[in-house]
Amino acid sequence: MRFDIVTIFPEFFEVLDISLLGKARANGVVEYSIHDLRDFTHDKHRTVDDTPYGGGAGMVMKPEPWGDAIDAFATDDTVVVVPSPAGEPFTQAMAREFAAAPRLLFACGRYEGIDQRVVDHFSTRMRVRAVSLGDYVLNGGEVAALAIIEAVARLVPGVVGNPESLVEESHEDGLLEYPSYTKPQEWRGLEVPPVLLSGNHAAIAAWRREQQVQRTRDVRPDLLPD
Ligand code: 6GU
Repeated sequence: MRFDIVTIFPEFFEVLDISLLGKARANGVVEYSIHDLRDFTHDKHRTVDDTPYGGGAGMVMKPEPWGDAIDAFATDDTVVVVPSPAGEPFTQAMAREFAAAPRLLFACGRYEGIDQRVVDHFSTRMRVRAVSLGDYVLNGGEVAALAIIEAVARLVPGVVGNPESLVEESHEDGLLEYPSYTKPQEWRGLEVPPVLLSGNHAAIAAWRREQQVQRTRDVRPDLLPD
């Protein structure tokens, strides 16, 4: 799977060489290509932004560099992901959808966002998704893109060593994950729940399920069906 990333801060993406994602890149399981938006400007100052029509605070990213950059790296089968606090909430289901695409292109905006015509234009030619990480504001799309890339890349076969570890995770079955314990059996006066030491696999599975439901009811009731 191929990831193209367009940004005015290519250095943000150096972390893609670390840990599992770095290993996957070295093994050729995933491919990342980072592009500087300013390489698609044509003026001496390499300008990427301008004042908003209609007035208001902040600057808006100009459409021309984005148009040329996306033309250069996107094909018909690319999904263009535009991280934005005004986007649809990013979910595990969306991560699975993106992981099934052959290529993703991340358009990382700064300032007050990208001229709306960029999304409107490319939406007629390919899949374009404005995606938000949650109800809070980041300075730009770079950190959000990294989070989305990590969530997607770990679903690509061969990135996570043991595929079974993908199954029993929070959100995969619509519930939060159960609590986990390891040795020692007692730590600072706290015991591991006895059922986990019982060797009774059915009882352990039932306890874990209960814990998932209880935890989800406590901290994320919105995830439970009515
Ligand atoms: Cl995807 N982008 C920005 N700039 N802020 C955010 C976000 C995205 N998701 C939450 N806040």
